[in-house]
Amino acid sequence: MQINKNLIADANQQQLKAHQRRLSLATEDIDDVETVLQKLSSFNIAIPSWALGTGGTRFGRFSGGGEPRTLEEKLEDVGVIHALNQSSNAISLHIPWDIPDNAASIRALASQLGLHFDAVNSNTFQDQAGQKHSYKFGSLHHVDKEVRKQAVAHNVEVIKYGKDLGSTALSVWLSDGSNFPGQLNFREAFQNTLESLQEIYSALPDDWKIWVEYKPYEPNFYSTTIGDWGQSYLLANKLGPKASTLVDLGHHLNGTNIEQIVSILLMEGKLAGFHFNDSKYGDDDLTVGSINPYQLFLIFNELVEGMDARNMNHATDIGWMIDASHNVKDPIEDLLQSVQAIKIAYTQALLVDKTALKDAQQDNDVVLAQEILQQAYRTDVRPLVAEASYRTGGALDPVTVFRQLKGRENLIKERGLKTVATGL
Ligand code: AFD
Ligand code: MN
Ligand code: MN
Repeated sequence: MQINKNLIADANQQQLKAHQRRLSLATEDIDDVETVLQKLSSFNIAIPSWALGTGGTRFGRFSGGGEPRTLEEKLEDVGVIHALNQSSNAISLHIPWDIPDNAASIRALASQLGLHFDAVNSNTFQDQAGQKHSYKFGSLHHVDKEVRKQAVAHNVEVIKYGKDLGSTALSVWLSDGSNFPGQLNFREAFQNTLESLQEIYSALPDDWKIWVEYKPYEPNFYSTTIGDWGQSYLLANKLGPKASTLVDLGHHLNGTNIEQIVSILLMEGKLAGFHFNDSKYGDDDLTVGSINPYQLFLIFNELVEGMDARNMNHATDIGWMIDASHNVKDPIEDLLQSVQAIKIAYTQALLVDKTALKDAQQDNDVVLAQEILQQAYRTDVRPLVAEASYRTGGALDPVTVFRQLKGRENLIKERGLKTVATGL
């Protein structure tokens, strides 16, 4: 299914008056509205190929119908999201869930939809049919060299798929860890992981990067070999300049100050990018901004300040991606909500009065510093987000328009009610 631009324009027309009224109110106190709108327009967040179907838990999965059955259909769904919000121009593939059998035709379809390929993700946390060695006790950290070799070879193959599609980054998330004390020698597990990653690193093309993701627990419940940003950063440092740390917001223990981690990684030039989601308890993979939007804003505040300090391009110098799962929502609607939440937090961060904040910090004026941050956070920037989308041909209100156009009903008609997408 592809969305007709004229239908989006018609829907916008109905909302235009109300939007313009809200916009003029919202922009009254903003100095340089055009710069904010420009930054917002060039900001895109990649969609993970594994988030286009209904997610499940180990207790069950309740399909919503019309799920993409093939990689082509996954691309079409991202095309729908991008047509509506003009902010999701890339897809991140997971191998072997999304093996592109014919790279040339997949690339052609992507570019017809205005999309390109973001980081490719390897998968050594599941055994695949016909695989010689099992990953039951890990992959890149495994005690058996043969298992490590197999996992390295898989990553090298993923790079090859990515190259054919025009990706320039390999994203590695390992479930390697241990379930019980005594199961593992931590130093050996770390050393094995480092050596395996070094082999993968040496297979990277010149213009490629490797992003090392961390996660404290699950599926292992005693230790994870790349369990936090310190371990990831250590590996990235030992690997070299092409390696950096990927921050998945759900991969922290409760109460962790994620914005501080982000700020330091950024300062060190080792922040690869993000897997955005939200969580209440653990790796919940909930809609971005649905639980703790203030935290999201604080992260963007560090990002904007830190990227400006290094003269970085907000839109392109960091990998922006969603990594979420939807058990009870329509995946497309959920992803649209996540992208909106990210754009809202980004816009609010752009509005922070940086000079005043710096002065307040210098004066140790704690009250004023908080006032300045919250002044930006409490600004309703939704009209600006809508305007940026509108100007680039997207919908003023993407979720509403998806519903007005009967998006899911059409997908079910096209694909059927009982379709299941690959993924978790
Ligand atoms: C994991 C990680 C990761 C991985 C995904 C698998 O966040 O990025 O690719 O889920 O579906 O929790
Ligand atoms: Mn992730
Ligand atoms: Mn996760």
